[in-house]
Amino acid sequence: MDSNMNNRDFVGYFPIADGRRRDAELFGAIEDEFHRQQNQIELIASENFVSMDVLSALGNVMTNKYAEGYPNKRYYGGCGYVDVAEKLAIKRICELFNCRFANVQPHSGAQANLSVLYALARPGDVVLGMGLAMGGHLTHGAAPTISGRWFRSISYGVTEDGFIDYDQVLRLAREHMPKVIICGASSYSRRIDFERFREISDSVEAYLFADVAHYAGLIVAGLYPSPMNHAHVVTSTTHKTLRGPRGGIILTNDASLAKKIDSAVFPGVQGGPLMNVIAAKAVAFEEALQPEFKKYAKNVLENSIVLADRLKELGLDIISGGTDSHMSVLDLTRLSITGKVAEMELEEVGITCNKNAIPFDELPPSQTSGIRVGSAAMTTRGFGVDEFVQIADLIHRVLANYGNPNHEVIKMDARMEAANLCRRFPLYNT
Ligand code: DSN
Repeated sequence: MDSNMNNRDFVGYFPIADGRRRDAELFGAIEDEFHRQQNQIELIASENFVSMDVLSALGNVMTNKYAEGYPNKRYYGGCGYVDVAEKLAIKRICELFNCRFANVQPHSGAQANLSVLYALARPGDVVLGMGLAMGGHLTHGAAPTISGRWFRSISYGVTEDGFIDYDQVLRLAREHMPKVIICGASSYSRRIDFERFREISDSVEAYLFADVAHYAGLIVAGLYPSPMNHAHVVTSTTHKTLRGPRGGIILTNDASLAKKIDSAVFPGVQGGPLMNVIAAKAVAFEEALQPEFKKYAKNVLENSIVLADRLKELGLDIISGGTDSHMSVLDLTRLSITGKVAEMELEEVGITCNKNAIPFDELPPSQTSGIRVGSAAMTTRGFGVDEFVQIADLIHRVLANYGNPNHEVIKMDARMEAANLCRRFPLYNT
């Protein structure tokens, strides 16, 4: 942070002094959220901390600009400068993924996924995606979403040992002849065999659509397989391991699909793009092109493996027995504690994570038998292997002693230890 700035008046780069006077409740909540982020160990696998540059790009005058359409083909005048931002974002993300076409306008991963289905399929077509409890995402065909309501959704899952059941994918594909096969996941920690998915898709003449929201940062750093040469279309969010602002992107190497996707995003699914967010995406993509980002991604992976290994060493069960990515899913069944309770217990000691269904879960999504943990956010804060071992010890101490008469004392100690760790690695060095 600029040394002339006063910490009391800035939350990140966000000037709150005037706002606090005018609207204490709202600006107080922003300030409180800043301190929550500063003081808690963030293990939500889909979250990260953006750089100061991304944060300041988000709050810029491009938010004032309507720019329906695409660069050089807008439905409003005055779009010259926002065109520069969008073209930069497109050029940079294409370079990162080594692909030919990108749409950087989706407001989120869900909007990106909806746009792809809108471009590739018609209501009633069969869509084959990974089941929600198996690790898939809501937008991959789950019943309460458009993807589950407008399409005939069929789900595949994992084998007993927690790895994607490719034989099942093939069997279901042959049986149901999907128009689109979706691969990619929200809580699958292992490598996805995109080549095998493409072989299956080709065998039934389906489109292959890969949603790599979770793995994007690892992919661009060369640490996780890229779907780019296998999938017809790839989507991602920009805010997880890629460490940009919240938002979505759609990528393809196919010119005719790129045209369809552009029409599906606008005017199909969205109106005016959020040009300030697109500017912030361009900033984040430039950061991800730097050698430091590769180093960051390597640390994310190393820390995640250390966390999973240490949790296992302490006797906790990890779905599939380990991880190849930034996340792991813990099966709490043997501890007789639900994901919901574990999430609350950990939050009380200053560790944030989320309850998560495990494959073949018998509990409803509001309870679940697991939690998901990720390393992307705290690696950004500077946590290394030692700190992730300490986190594993804290998680184990809190969860394994649930119901123990000394539990509250154990939690009090854990809370102090977590707070000390956070103090050593300040958010934005404030
Ligand atoms: N909600 C995101 C996640 O936590 O994985 C996916 O959209």
